[in-house]
Amino acid sequence: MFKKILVANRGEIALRVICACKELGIRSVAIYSEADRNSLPVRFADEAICIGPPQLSQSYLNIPAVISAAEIANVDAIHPGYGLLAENANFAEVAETCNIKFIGPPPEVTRLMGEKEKARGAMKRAGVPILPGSEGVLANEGEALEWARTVGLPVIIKASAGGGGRGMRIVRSEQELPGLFQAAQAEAAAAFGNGDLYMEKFVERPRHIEFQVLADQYGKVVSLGERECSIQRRHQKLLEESPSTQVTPELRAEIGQVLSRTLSEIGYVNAGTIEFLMDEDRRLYFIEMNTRIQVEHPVTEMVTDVDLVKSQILLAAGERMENVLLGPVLHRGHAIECRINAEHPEKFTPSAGRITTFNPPGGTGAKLIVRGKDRGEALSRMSRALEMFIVEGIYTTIPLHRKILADPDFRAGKIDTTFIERFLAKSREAA
Ligand code: MV4
Repeated sequence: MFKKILVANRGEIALRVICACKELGIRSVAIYSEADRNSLPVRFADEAICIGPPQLSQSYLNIPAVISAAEIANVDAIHPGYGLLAENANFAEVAETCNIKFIGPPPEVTRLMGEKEKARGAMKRAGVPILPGSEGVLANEGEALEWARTVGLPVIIKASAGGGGRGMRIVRSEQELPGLFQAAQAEAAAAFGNGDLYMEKFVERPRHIEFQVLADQYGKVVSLGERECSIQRRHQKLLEESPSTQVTPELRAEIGQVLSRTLSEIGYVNAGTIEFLMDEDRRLYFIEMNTRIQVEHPVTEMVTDVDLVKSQILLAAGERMENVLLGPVLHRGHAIECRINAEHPEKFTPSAGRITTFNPPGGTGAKLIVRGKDRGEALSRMSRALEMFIVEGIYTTIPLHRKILADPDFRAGKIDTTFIERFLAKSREAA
């Protein structure tokens, strides 16, 4: 087992990893920028090393600075958390060259999943359902038009190096295709240094449903079920829950099996999330895979009683799945997470100021997570907790979450990825 782990992140995920280290009896090392000197990860880690000034590019994203800290502290492993360097295959490669275990999948697999059009091809070959679309990168507008005719409009053009919604264009008519193709290519080239594009059939009002997996180094991959993440605004998730009201035990088992086999073939290791869109016929289609722990992982932890971060550490240290999970994965009850942001609840503008009162209702910081024996109990518990979550002195999204929880469609599970925009329009009319 590892003796010491460097936590290559900040904020709540850094603290989450430190908690896992403490529970496993592993020493933790925090790295911090000058802006985070007085943060909780620095306070609770066994050691802390300042790696640079406040700018991310000069601190948490500075690979030589992070690796130097790991060398100085003499750690066995690095946990990257989420965001920052978590899905940077070069960082993982440098760490392993220095004989430091990267707590995540092998760099080749991270690289494959980072190229969305390649990931799509790999999933298709293995038998995971994907949407009709192009094969390989689109060479030019002409080829894009050919595929659009094959697939049928509307289609969506996506950046291969993209993800999280950047560099996407919805095409509803043939006339607008060349312009949208050009715009997407330019945007992708500017944002990712790679203008490669691919195309999919566009699903109207989809649900976003993702599956959590864990994989050991010996080819054993286990699915821990789904999270329903349709309540998003501008690709920022606001609320997540598990199970999804739309996923039956049979569908959960079917997708779980196909993912286990596929990811084992691909050589996936550690924790990962496979994103699907669900159409109106309740069919799931793979869209992309995230090769990291995610913000919303506690929702899965609550219904499965599996500590995902401790599992990541054990699996990276070479433990076998049966020694990590200690039995079959069960799904009990229902969990919901509301992300509480320091933002105006309608305008979504950042809200800075001195917090004069802060009462999280028996929980941690900015993510409010509850579970109940079923969705009804989880909803009542979340409403109660939001009522008792008091933050004074700044705006937060707490009032927004209270209104979502009271919405009849939300309560009935009638949600998709366009819910929030429609909900906000409705609230503005009422006001
Ligand atoms: C789509 C789609 C409809 N059809 N792909 C947005 C983020 C990226 N991960 C994929 N996204 C979408 N891909 C097809 N073929 C609609 C979206 C989408 C979306 C997906 C999940 C959650 C919120 C969303 C909001 C707008 C669009």
